[in-house]
Amino acid sequence: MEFEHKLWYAQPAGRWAEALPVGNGRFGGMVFGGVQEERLQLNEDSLWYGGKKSRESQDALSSLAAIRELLAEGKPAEAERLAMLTMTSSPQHFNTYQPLGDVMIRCHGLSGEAQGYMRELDLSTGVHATVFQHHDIGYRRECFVSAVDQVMVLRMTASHPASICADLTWSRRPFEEKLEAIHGDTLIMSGQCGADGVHYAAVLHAIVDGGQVRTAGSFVSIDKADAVTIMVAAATSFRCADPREACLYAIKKAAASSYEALLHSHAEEHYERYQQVSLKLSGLNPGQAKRDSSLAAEADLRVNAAVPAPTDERLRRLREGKEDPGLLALFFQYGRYLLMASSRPGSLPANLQGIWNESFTPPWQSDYHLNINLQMNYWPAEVCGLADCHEPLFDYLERLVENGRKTAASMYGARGFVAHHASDLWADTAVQGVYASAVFWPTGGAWLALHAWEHYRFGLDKAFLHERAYPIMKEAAQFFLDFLVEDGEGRLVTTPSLSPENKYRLPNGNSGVLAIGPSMDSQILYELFTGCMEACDVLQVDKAFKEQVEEARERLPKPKIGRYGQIMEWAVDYEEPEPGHRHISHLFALHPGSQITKRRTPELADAARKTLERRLSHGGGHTGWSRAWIINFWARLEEGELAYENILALLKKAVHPNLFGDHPPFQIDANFGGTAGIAEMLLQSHEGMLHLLPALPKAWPSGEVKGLRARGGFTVDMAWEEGQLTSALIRSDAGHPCVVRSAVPLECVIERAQQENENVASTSQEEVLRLVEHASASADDQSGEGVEAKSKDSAAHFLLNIVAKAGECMLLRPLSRVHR
Ligand code: FUC
Repeated sequence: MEFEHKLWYAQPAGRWAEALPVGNGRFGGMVFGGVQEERLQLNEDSLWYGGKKSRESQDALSSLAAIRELLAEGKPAEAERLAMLTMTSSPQHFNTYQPLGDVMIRCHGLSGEAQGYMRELDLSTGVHATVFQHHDIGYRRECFVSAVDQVMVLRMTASHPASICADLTWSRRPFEEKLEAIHGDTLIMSGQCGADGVHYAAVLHAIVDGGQVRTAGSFVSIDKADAVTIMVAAATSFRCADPREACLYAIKKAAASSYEALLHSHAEEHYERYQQVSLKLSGLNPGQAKRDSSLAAEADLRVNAAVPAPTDERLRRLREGKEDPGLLALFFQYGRYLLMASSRPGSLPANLQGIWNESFTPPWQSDYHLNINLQMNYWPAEVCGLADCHEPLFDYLERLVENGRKTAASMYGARGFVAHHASDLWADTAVQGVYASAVFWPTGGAWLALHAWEHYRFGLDKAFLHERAYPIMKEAAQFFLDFLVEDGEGRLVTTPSLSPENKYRLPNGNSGVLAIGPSMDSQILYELFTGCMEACDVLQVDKAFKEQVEEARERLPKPKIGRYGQIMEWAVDYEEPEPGHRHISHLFALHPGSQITKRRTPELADAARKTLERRLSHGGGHTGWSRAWIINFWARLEEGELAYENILALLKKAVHPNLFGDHPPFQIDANFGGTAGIAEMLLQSHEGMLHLLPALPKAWPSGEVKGLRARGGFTVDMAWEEGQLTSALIRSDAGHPCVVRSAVPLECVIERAQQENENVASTSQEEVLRLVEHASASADDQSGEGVEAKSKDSAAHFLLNIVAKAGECMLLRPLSRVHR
């Protein structure tokens, strides 16, 4: 397997953020790769402390009018005090996501130095491997978490027979509960997360080739084995009535297969998803070193192959200023890998740490933050070919809708559903915590609802739109139709609300948090209402509702430019105490929204640029996710160099040795936002057209990307050289008109189905006639059989309109080389 898909290290992990993550969406772990002691730190996504609660304040609705009144009178401090008393929940906080525990493996006979050590994570197969030699014996350990078999598997082998002696146990300090050894080869751990929390179980089972396995006390002990296969299963009562039985069943089923069969089915399933997108960026890793070839042979790797330096070393060199486009491509794929490993159909959504958490008191509960973080986790899902990894978010959203209906009615007397700034395992929608500048924000659910709309826009699955996306969007919109109030100038505004986590300064020097009509709210609602209107058209439903939403949309405050030439964050052009604040919520309209674009709203785009410059000049972008968002913003402004500068800053300042994003501390959104940012530099489709290479930096003069997805049901492959597109292949799933924007004029060849009326989707490849249709991109309109071409020079860009049917491919090449 290619080294371009591997993270690798020449020493075991010394600390958690050096260990490497494996996972199947629901169940995962961090592999440390120790020689004498291997630690597998495990997590199961539904293992949270505490049970479902009804936390809404009973005093919220009766004080809503008074809070609004205080804000309208210009008394935000008084409004905040009243909100704190009447809107916060009881209990004030929900509980935390917790570790499952560790499998500790103490290996005997391995004291002293190991030679030729390496550990690697192959992103393409989802297999972690550790190899080393000890006294002329070569050892290899492979570890993965299978989505097919729902177990973690660790296989230990040695080049000499009877060389493996190891004792295994569970560890869950300080909350150790019941350990139970059965059948002489199995160790069960079980317990409950708090009096009303989920019950959990985890089962460890060892199968030896040769030698012996037995249980002793709270250990599984292996002696003189040739090889060992260790299987681990985990479950909680969140999904099944009897977690212990569920684990034993999964183990029994997996144990009926050989190790090779488990590995094969896992790797095949994983690779199938992973290979949907590939990315090659030009330039070789300058630090390429040839690794010891005997070790490479031992590790079953390519002998004598040029192998990049270890990942931590590459990171160090990058920090010293060395270019390493290959490392950036690896970081891009790592984001895809992490999403596959922490969010799969049937799992919970990826939380603040994906699924990987070693602490019983993790930062921010390792929860779901709905004021940027959870959304950012899913930015790469559609464009990076992982649309089904988006699904857990929709399952979760449907639970938010159910709970949020009650919250909307009880706290605000409104229809529809509301979710505030954070949520948990139980999809809690009440106010979370007492941090005023975050918690009194009713727009988290509306923002999330847009993800369901985006899923439709990329995949064009009408049934999904009808049955899932539209109902969620409609209830999100209904809440705001009731919640919005007139501001005295005929505009409809949110109140009480805030601009996530930021404060403003009043003329008297005091700072305020609660606000009327913060810009982000209006921008999110603009997108939501627009999405609802379009969905009504697609589905041909709810004419009256559509009109209502349209009318409300026209009355939302529009983005405005303030005293520094910036986009205003609040309805009033306040000063802010922290101009370099990490949140840049008021640029939602630039990204992920599309109310502000470079060509449609050039003045606002310019103000967005000033907003970013101002944030950055005051130290902005200092958290991982904030930096990642900035990459996406610059990409939308088609500023390739600035986007690239911020990718470098992200890798230089905000990643751990295992390339996990660093807030600090570890937070996974920076990985996902970074991956999405790189995709956004290569392809954009938010303006009703496919913009090819919109923000290509000079540092990537040539490259190739395959499999990116675009809105309208397109899959896009592109290659470029000397900074210019050399070819693109666009496959149309749905036959939507395809408008392409590029920096060079293009000609198009369509790979056409043989018969006009044939069901193209079912046409086999052999039946496809390679019919050439030229769509010369001259200034004149041209049309041929089913193909139209138009070219217009627009700010040094060229547009090409193509009509291809579902299943057809459009091959685009620069016109310049042939006809110009
Ligand atoms: C938001 C951010 C913080 C952090 C937290 C989990 O509240 O403001 O920086 O990322 O989420």
